[in-house]
Amino acid sequence: MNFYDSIKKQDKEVFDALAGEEVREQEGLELIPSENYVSRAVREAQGSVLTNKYSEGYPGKRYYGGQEFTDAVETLAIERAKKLFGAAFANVQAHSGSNANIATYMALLNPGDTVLGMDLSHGGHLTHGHPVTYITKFFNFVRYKMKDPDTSEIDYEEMLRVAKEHKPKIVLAGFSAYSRELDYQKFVDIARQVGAYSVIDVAHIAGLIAGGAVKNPFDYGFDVMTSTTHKTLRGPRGGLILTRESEDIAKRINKAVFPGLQGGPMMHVIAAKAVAFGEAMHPSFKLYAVQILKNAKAMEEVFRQGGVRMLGGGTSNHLILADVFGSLGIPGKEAEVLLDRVGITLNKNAIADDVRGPMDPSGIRFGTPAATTRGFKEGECKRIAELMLEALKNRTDEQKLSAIREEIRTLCLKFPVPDSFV
Ligand code: DSN
Repeated sequence: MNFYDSIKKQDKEVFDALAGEEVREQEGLELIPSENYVSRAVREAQGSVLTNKYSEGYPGKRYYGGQEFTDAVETLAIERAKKLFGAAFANVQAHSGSNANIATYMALLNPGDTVLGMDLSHGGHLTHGHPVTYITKFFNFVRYKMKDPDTSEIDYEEMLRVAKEHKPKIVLAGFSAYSRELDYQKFVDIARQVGAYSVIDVAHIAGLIAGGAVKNPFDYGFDVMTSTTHKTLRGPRGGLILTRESEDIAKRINKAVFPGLQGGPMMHVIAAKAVAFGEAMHPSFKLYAVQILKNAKAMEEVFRQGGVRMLGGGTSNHLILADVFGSLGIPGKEAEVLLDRVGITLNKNAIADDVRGPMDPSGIRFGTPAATTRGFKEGECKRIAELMLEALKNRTDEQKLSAIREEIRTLCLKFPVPDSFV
């Protein structure tokens, strides 16, 4: 039986949208650094009977009966997450990365308390305290920035000064659009100097940490890690909160997730998280994580040779933030639309101290997690980067653009999205 047989029979409109997306994902190239392709096993778990079940509470302590299998699945997800990240405790119920962050604030702060987080325009995330989010009505956010966007080094001296002045209860590391490694020890030291909890949002790099390709923040003493499960970690869409060692913190986090913020957990998603964590424990995942970095480096080299400014001067992780407006005179939005036309999906992105507005910024953000899942190695990634530059530099040449579209399609068809990784 095919994956969509029942939908096809029952609901043609939804089937058509799903079939269209299948083709888009197979024939197009996914370079949005926060996206990935999951295995069929993860999709089966997410489409399983567990979507039928209410399971408020935690394993062994639920508000409804009939929990023998949900308890088994959630316990598996928790134990695997703990092992993958070297955590003493894990909450796998957070519906998303945003919920994971908000629940962590609720667990560790009182209303009015202060969080010191990275400025959105320098790579932070909305839930790190952007004024458009409702959390800023309840908590006070102060910010740190990079000292120099061309090296991406954080201004740790200024961060310490702001920490001493505002006395945050949380010092928050982590990012959404930042291409270098942070100095974890400095974050933890600053947090300890001002008596704050150290929290890091590893949503973008969780798979790189789990695969051992980058440093594990817990080795530097962070108290809590929050994450999504669907980016480099290659699981279903969802959130995850890990506590390094404090049972007290872990208990507060569990209470903040349920009943504080959410109702019934999505047990089908938790089952899919368990499956994905199982895959991440497989030796092949280590190779995958390392290849993501190698592939990003291959793209970086082409952009460098092409004279395109990259924030941080390049990348040490899975993503690149390129100043296409400053370097090629093409606004980020136009670059996004143009590259979409040739079958390359990425996103426009503000760069630090952007001279343009957020809806049409100067930069584009792209990365290698999904392309690496397809089996692309450095050679293919180098070629993709060359094609991107060729498209950007020949944006009015329709003949050239359609040749690039054809080459991308051929490349993608040669590397079909795999069903299984183990
Ligand atoms: N939307 C995610 C990203 O693309 O980085 C963060 O929430």
